[in-house]
Amino acid sequence: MFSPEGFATGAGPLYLQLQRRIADAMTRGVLPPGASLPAERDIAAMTGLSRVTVRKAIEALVAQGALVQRRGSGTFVAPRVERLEQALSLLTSFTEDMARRGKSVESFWISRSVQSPTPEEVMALGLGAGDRVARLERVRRSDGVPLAIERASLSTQVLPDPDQVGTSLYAWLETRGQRPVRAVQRISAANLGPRDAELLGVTAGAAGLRIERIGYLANGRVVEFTRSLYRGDAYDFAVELKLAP
Ligand code: 16G
Repeated sequence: MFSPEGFATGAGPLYLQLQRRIADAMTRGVLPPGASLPAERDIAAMTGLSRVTVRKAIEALVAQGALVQRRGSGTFVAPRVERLEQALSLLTSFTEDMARRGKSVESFWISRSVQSPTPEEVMALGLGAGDRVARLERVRRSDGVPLAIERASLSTQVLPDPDQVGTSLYAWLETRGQRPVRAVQRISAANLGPRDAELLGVTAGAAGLRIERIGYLANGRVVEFTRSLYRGDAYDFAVELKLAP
C-alpha cells in the first residue's frame, strides 16, 4: 500500500489516492482494528509523496473516524466497538439503557431549536395550524464512543423551551407526567452520509440503522417523533417471538 508505484498514473489528487489505499487495506484486513500506522515521515519516504500530502490523507481518515491519533504514541486503525444487544420489547430511554449496562452517558448537542413543523412532523405529531415544534438534535455517546444520532421533535405544547432538557429527555418528560407509555418503532437500513458518519466516528458510507420512534401518552396523544441513526457496527436488536395464536 505504501509503494511508490501507481501514484503518478492514478486518478485524483495524490492525498486522495493514498487515503483510498489506506482505507482499502483496512477493508481487506491488511490493517486490522488497532494496528499502528508507520510514522508520517516513513510513509512519505516509502511512497515518495511529500509529508504534507501524507498528513492530509491521514487527517482525512482521522476526521472520518477510521484512524485515531494518540499523542506521543502514533496513529492507529480505530478499534472495533463492543457490540451492544438491545431488547426491542421494552420502552426505555438511551440514558436508562446505558445505566443498566453500567455505562456512562454523554450527549453532544448538535442543535436545539423551535421551528415551524415540516409536513412529516405535522402528520406524526398530529399538529394543528400554527403549532410549532421543538427540535433536539444530539449525538448520543457512551464511555466516549459515539453510538447514535437522535433527532427528536415534540410539540411546543409539550416542550416549550428545548434548552430545559438536560441529559435525558425522558427524565424531563417524566417530571411533567408526559413520558411516553407506548411507542411504535420502525427500523430500516441506511448508509451513513459523510456528515453523519463523521459525527459517529465511522467512515462515510458505513452501515447504519435508521430508527423512527413515535411515542404515545396513555391518552393516545403522540408526544415524541424521533428519527435516529444508530451505528451498524455497534448494535444488535433482539426481540422474543411467540408462536402465532
Ligand atoms: C431512545 C429513543 C429515543 C428517545 C431517547 C430518550 C430509540 C431508537 N430511541 O434513544 O426515541 O428520545 O431514548 O433518551 O430507542 P434520553 O431520555 O436519554 O434522552
